[in-house]
Amino acid sequence: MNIVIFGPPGAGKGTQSKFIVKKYNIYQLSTGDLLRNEINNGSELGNKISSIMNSGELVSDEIVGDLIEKFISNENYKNKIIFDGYPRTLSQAKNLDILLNNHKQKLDIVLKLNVSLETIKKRILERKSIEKRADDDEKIAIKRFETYEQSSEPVINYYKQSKLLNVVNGEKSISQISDEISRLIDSIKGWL
Ligand code: B4P
Repeated sequence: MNIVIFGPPGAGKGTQSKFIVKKYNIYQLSTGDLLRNEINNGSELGNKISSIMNSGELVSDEIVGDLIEKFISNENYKNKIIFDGYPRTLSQAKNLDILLNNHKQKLDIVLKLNVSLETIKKRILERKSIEKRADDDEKIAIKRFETYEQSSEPVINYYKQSKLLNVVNGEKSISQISDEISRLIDSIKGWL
């Protein structure tokens, strides 16, 4: 079972991925986390990534593609991955299909979390007081949401065409959303 969880930054992808990982015994591949790790390493690449993330823009497809290939090619994770925050652009979606195909895998379901900008601003301000993430700032949140709106439509259409897309109301409580996601995953026949 390979899953994509899709939605704007702050939609709750990381929160729900952690739930799915525990319940279904699979592995989370968060491109946001991988990029933040790279920043924390203080490398030259990390510094470059940091300035892009703090501007609310997307990091280049090449950088993110290299990070995810390492994960997909690892036999330990074969058919047990939740892609959290990847793909974000149509070219990333196509690249994901190519990489999975090269490693004899495929996607089983795409979960799209729908959340308004107002809700995201509220959540990010709350998270800022707990986690102190550098990109948790209202202005950056608005820019990130706009970037998402601009790049997400082709990705959504791509997954609509392949009949993998499932839209989830991300405005509900964390446990209500987890219940809905469980129902959708359990409805995929033949993967257990
Ligand atoms: P992300 O890593 O995706 O952003 P995030 O803010 O961590 O989003 P997430 O949806 O995981 O939110 P969370 O569960 O924490 O992206 C950050 C940046 O990385 C991007 O702007 C981009 O620059 C870069 N990037 C990442 N992937 C990339 C790619 N593929 N290509 C290029 N660039 C890329 O939830 C947010 C908060 O809300 C938490 O505090 C949580 O507790 C709370 N919350 C969650 N669900 C809730 C609910 N239902 N009710 C109330 N609160 C809730």
